[in-house]
Amino acid sequence: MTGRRPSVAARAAGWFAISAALVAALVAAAPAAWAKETLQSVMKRRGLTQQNLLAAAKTYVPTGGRDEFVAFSSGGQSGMVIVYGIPSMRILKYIAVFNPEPWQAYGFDDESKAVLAQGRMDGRDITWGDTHHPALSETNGDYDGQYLFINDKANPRIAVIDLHDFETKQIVVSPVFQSEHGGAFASENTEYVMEAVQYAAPLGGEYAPLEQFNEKYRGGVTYWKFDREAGRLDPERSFSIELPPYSQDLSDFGKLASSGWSFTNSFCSERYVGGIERGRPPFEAGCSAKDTDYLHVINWRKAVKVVQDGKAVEINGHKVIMMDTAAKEGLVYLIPEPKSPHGVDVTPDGRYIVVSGKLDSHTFVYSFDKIQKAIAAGDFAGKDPYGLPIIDMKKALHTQVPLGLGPLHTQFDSKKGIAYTSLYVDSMAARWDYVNGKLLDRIPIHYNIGHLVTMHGDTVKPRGKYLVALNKLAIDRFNPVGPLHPQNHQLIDISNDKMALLYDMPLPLGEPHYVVAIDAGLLKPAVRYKVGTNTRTGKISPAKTRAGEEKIVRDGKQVTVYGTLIRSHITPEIIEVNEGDSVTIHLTNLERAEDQTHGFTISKYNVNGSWEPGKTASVSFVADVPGVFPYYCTEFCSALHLEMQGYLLVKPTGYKSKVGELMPKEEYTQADYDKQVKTNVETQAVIDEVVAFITSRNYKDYPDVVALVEDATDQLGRAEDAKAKAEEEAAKGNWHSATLWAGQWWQYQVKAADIGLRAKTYLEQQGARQVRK
Ligand code: RUQ
Ligand code: CUA
Repeated sequence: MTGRRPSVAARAAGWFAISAALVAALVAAAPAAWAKETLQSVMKRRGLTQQNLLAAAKTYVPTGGRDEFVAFSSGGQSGMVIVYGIPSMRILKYIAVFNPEPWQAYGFDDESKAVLAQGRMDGRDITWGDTHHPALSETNGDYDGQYLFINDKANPRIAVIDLHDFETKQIVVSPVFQSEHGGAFASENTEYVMEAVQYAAPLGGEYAPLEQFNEKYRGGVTYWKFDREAGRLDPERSFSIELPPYSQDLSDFGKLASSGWSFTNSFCSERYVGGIERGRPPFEAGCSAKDTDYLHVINWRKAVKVVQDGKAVEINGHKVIMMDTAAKEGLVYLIPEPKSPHGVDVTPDGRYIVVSGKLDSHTFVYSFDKIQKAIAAGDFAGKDPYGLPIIDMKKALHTQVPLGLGPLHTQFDSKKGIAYTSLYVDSMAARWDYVNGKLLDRIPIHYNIGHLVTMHGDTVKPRGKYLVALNKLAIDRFNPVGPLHPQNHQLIDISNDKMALLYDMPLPLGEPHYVVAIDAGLLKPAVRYKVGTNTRTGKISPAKTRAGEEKIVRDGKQVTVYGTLIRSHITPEIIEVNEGDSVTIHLTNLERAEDQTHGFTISKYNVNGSWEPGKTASVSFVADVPGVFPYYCTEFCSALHLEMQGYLLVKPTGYKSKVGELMPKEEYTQADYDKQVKTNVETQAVIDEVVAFITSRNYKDYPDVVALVEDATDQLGRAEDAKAKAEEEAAKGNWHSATLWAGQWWQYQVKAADIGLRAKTYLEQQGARQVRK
């Protein structure tokens, strides 16, 4: 062995020896003074009550355990979606949607840049979003665990996330609105995803002075057609309905009894335009002058027909049903609703529509049946200034319930007729009976609750059990971290007569508005991709590269690299280009093992990416700065992760290489080779022992272990190949090359041993049975 550079094998062996010694030392030094604590003594030491312990027992998920529900929360100004488990409230993932996110390489690799580029507006990159309302795809009115949709309130857009891999696949830009809020909501079978305007503006982005507000400014609602087969929204088959400039707010689709209809509330039917700086009363006064606003009741299924019949106009290439058509065809009806409402929620059976006015202490329950009767009888109280029929509130109302101050949003229980409504001003959540109009229970919230969520709480089949309060202020609930406080999601047990607070979870990413929570068993995400998948399109990438097919192709000034990633090397390990070349590096992660992600970055070139098993993704840049730029894998993927490296060499224009600039030569000898082979034989003995243990147990009963065994077998197969190469070189007396191949052989053995040991530990912990062979 040369003295210059110990072989990787020798270094790794050293590392194992050190860690083993460390463990031995720690065990030996464990002082007897560390007495066992009892539950009682821990309670005393930490000042915990019986109540606290009960809450802990209801939320604690033991190590390795899973949560019962998975929640998808909007991430507010972060432009992301936050995924967490219920009841543990452990954060599982942030899904990047409207903004670049380096870990997932979203907005860094070419494939995801293409998704973000779909969200460009007026020729501009929009690198953030104000995500408000996630919606899960539904089948027969219940979540099916396939897709998630989320809106961007600031820049009217909707994104599609595929729950097959929890990645954002599509962003669509509203062709007609300047802002939005009432999205995303999915219809019973996800035929359409809804998006409603928030702040009125001329449709299509034209200019009009505020003096022409009533004539030129418009609200509206868009029905985005969802193509489930393709997993994408289809702009060609989508349409909007023009609405009055009433600040449409939130929406909900009808279901079961109200199937085919949708509901959208509004909050500034005064059509006030503000202007405090011009001596006029401010927006907040002008927009809350009247006692009521309007609930928009829309027959969307009929609207689809109206569009098919060619009765829509085109604005920016998008079909819009104008208000006069909507009135004539009987598509839109208005019903007065309590002052400044926020949100509208359809009951699980679809028979009632719940609306709360922030400035009215009553929550209103409308009867869909009564609404239909009024429409059928042509029984209207009049028309609004745009010719839309108004249904008399009393004739549509089922009941009115005083729940408390500042009622906002409503969710439903698995128990029939039971709802939960947030009380923003009171800082409480109310449990009530919407059929009989009775308040049942209230619980204080810390502080100023906005939305709330129950499990499957907006579907035809709510699951009850838990409620999460999404609070606007945290104030004193957590360790202070400066003037910008985390958000606070509070978990509440709703399975008993009295609601009980279980847990406070700080969320430090942005202000979540709405959450949807699904039975975890309905989610079936993949653990790996088919080799060569462009994950953003779901198709096999033309740049897919298999082991042995790696190459660097030059075409004029374009250099294209087809490379691979696998523990623990990047192929190619050297990329040489000329100053000014355009470089695209396509990489494929060849791993089949669970969680074996590799990263890739090139120093100083702002190049970064992430490759989950099977993924093909690409990074492109112009090599405009000459020099030496190391690249490496950014995920600690194996004991030899640090060695997962390479060099980008950018030769300066006009550079002439001189004699002697050859690669330094290593000179391994036969002694080095023999030593490595001895190590390998010993390692094989360890592997054989582990294999013997695993196969002596009923490991096939554990799918996780079966997957580990597959992975280990794969690694051992590679070891076989490397061993053959080593022996071939040794037979020729090429001791240097033979030693390197023997080192590679050992690396595969170590990886197999590592996986095998994980499987063994798993079986031991699960108390796997002995089986006769
Ligand atoms: S909204 S609470 Cu989009 Cu209710 Cu914020
Ligand atoms: Cu791959 Cu570190």
